[in-house]
Amino acid sequence: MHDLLAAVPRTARIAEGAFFLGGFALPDEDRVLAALHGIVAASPFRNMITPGGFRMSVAMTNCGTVGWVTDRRGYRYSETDPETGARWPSMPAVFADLASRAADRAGFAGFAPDACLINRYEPGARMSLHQDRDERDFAAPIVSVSLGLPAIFLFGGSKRSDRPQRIPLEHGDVVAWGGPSRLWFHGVLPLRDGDHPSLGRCRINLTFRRAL
Ligand code: MD3
Ligand code: FE
Repeated sequence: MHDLLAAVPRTARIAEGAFFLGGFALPDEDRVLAALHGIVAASPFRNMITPGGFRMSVAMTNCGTVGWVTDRRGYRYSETDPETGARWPSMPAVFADLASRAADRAGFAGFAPDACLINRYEPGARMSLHQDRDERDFAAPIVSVSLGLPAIFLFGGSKRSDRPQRIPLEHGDVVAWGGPSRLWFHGVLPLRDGDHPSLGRCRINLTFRRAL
């Protein structure tokens, strides 16, 4: 009975264009984690450097046609992994399918992501308030899938000074961000230590984008 209830998605509108789909990824958990292991074997997690010279506390990798990177030269999408010199691993069908179904459920029909940024948070890792504006077309939504340890997501507004709401994100939760909220400021509070049954002492976030 508990498992059946856990598989029922709890849906909520967080803001204009932003939809929370609680537990939406749980039915695909095993296939998503298997695909993730394959990606990380080819393009390992690394802590990238911001244009200002700071090492990000969140470790990242990518899959898809292009991947998001940062170094002293700036933020951008790249066809190749700067660490391996090779193309990023292709986007697994289970990833693209999950993101597309979630977008559909949130009212964004026909979402076909070409980039998936994979963030790994270890205890203490955080992401300060920022906007996602390195993509070419802001009409497409962004879909995020949370796995592993829970985190507090900060969701502000169109101005950095807008006071953010705090949204707890747990293993299997999916959020689709489109419309006006696509360009709103957001971040993640420092990860609290814990031990997750399938991922151990970390949180993984998949963010699906249409970058090109
Ligand atoms: C709201 N990642 O990678 S995912 C990022 O949990 C990023 O790792 C966070 O912010 C994480 O850029 C948050 C949720 C998210 C992603 C993109 C958004 C929320 C968003 C873009 C616009 C508005
Ligand atoms: Fe972001």
